[in-house]
Amino acid sequence: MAGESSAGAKGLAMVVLGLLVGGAAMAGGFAIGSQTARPIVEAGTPGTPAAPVELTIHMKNFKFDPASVEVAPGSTVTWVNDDDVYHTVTSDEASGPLQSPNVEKSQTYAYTFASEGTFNYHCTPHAARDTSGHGPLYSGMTGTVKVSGTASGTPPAPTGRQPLPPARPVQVFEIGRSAADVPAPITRTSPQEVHVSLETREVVAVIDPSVNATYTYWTFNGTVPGPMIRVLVNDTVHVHLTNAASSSMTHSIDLHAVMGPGGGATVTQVAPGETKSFAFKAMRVGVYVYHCASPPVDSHIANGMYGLILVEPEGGLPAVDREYYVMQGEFYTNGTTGEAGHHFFDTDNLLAEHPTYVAFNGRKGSLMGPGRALEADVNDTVRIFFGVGGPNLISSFHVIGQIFDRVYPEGDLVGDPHYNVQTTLVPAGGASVVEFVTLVPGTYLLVDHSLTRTIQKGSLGALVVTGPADPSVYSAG
Ligand SMILES: [Cu+2]
Repeated sequence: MAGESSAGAKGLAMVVLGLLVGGAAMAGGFAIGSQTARPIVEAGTPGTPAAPVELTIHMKNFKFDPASVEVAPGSTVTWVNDDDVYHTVTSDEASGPLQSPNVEKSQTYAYTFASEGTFNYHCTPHAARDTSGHGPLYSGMTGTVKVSGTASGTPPAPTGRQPLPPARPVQVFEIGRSAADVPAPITRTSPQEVHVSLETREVVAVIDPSVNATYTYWTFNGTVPGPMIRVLVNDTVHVHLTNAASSSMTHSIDLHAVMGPGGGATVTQVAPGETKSFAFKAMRVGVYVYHCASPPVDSHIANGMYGLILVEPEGGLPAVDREYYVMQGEFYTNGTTGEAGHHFFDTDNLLAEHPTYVAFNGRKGSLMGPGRALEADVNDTVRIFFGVGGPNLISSFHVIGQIFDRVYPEGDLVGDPHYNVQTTLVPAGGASVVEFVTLVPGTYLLVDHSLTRTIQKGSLGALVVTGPADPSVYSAG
């Protein structure tokens, strides 16, 4: 395959080529350094010999646009990166001609196709190879250039969406952190140095077990949410963030309990295989969200990178019988809700704020059924630390059949609580604490009372209360 390629840096002189509608052949191998968009040029009208063209493909929102083009031999295709992160233009076949370096923001990569053929390519960090043999070799950020002597020069009309590739083997059997996985209350009375080690991991796991749908999550410690952190006010917290060597992305942490730039994110942008640390003094009592804050931050959160940190007051919180940890978050995929197969993150659905799933603790049904539902005995006092990772939706948190005796709105554990609350609003990137007594046995559903997302998309959990009935409180008939 003859041809030349070049990656151009921003600021290089732009090579201006004439528009070649039905025109002469053009030479190849230009370095083109401008992000100026040029129109897609038709090579010729139907029925006339195809002529080479100059054509621009944008890399934007983690997609090639247009993803599929058809051009005549001798045409030069220029890829322009409109995203904030780097992409690559890499042939699916190792021997293929497209082997760009990392194309950073605003940079371009150009290639002149000398001869006919079909050239499938992908972005190395934003596509995944499917070795099952059932679907396309790569999924995610992919594209095709078809070079043909009879090319129309225009992108083919879009076809219907392809079905998802098959579900992938899982790397984490259970993505959802157990709601019971709450650190024990702090009994010491004086602050100390505390070390918190977290690892960011990108893992395939089941997002919807009812149809065997899998998803590539980005996580803290391999679960969604990440581990709950519990410290005492005025502790000095040393955060050690390791990014697994297998990661494709830089990750970081912004804890809302921090007073400092980026909540720690400015000093914890960690490349794969590296570790970075920082320390902060936990000076403000409350319950706070933490999340990844690497660009694009909303994408990292939407892939599951969030958790809670509790800063306890001196003397601790009032004792209760049960403490639980629940976080709501949305997942924006390229599939539909309840579609079997492997789902990929989808930027268009993120931008439209149109989630495929809205989940408690990482997946549909994570807090339902034996071993996963919350449990209590009759007359227990129950405390739920409830956070919203988001990245976008706010939650109208409600437990069907219970009244919150106390709500600590917006995670404020210093001011007076609210009493006798039915539903509490929890903002994206915010948290709340609710407490109630389980007087009557039975199953109680945890919901976001924006019920369409609960009924259709998964923001549903269960609390199972066992023990003797009390007809003076509740009885049928
Ligand atoms: Cu991240």
